[in-house]
Amino acid sequence: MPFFRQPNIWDTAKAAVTPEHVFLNRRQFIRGSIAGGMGLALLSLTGCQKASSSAPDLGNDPLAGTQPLRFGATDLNLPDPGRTTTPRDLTARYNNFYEFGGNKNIWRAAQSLPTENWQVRVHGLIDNPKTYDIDDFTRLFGLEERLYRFRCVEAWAMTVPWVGFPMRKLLEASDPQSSAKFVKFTSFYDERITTGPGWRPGSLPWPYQEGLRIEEMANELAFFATGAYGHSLPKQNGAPIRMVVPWKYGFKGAKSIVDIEFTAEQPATYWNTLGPTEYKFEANVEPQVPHPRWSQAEERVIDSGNPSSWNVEPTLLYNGYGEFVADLYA
Ligand SMILES: Nc1nc2c(c(=O)[nH]1)N[C@H]1C(S)=C(S)[C@@H](COP(=O)(O)O)O[C@H]1N2
Ligand SMILES: [Mo]
Repeated sequence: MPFFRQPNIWDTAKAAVTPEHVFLNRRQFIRGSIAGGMGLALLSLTGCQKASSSAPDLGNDPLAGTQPLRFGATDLNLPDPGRTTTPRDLTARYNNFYEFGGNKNIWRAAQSLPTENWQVRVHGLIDNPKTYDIDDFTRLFGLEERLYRFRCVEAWAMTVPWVGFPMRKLLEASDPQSSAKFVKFTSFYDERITTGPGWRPGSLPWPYQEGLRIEEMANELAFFATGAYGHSLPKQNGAPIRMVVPWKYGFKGAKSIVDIEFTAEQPATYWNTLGPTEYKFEANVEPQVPHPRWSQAEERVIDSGNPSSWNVEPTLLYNGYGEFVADLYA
């Protein structure tokens, strides 16, 4: 028995999350960018999160509202993650979703995300532009499970059984033109709803956007998740559809996607716009390339609500997926 009980990671905004210095640095970095002229207002990111009054009361269950899904096994021969699957409850309680706040404890606030009748517009340099709803994707592309390692740029890691479909299927259905070189993914944003405390209109480069080279989208590992752990996604994990790009840092995996555009030029992306030297567009997991302010050689694996017990493990090149992706970067 521990001498005193550690606060659970999600209990308070100031929970002693290790590596707290890591994400505190990231928060300070945002502050610094704002103060340095990026935006209009100094952010206050330390307040507690409050769900909007219209949010359903989920009590203490961050999984309430998720539905079981029917899905198949993947045909891919994926590498063994080499560690246990992260408990579902932890994946649902420890999140980055800056639209709903600047700490990890945003799952209640995220319940105000309106996921009913969701539509995803797919357009740009393609011959088959189309607006899809979530059922269209399932009907056209099917659902399969992919157990992937996950690595945040902040040096924490987890292992998640996502449910969804390969990006490649949407790429093929879209009939890209030869001029299409990149794909831009845009997250839901509505100033009335996605109001993390201290966020002021114009102070950060909303909406959250991410991008891939079209060859990266075509890679068989690149995935859209509509679920995890056999169920539809909790809102805080990016319901009803998010990107999962397991060989890249977690920030490449934009949540709650509403728009997918095929472009000729590399799109501007959220973290890269805020800090181009800190968050690269490519953002591959590369343990030998330190972040300017911390090492990327190791990671802490979330396996309990007690951060001081998290195991430290070596970070793997391309997060362990080199056999699938190394050719892209040769
Ligand atoms: N729209 C949006 N997508 C986002 C983020 C975000 O703040 N907003 N955070 C990113 C980061 S930094 C990480 S590590 C993962 C976290 O996903 P999880 O909360 O499901 O673990 O989401 C990514 N996708
Ligand atoms: Mo992240």
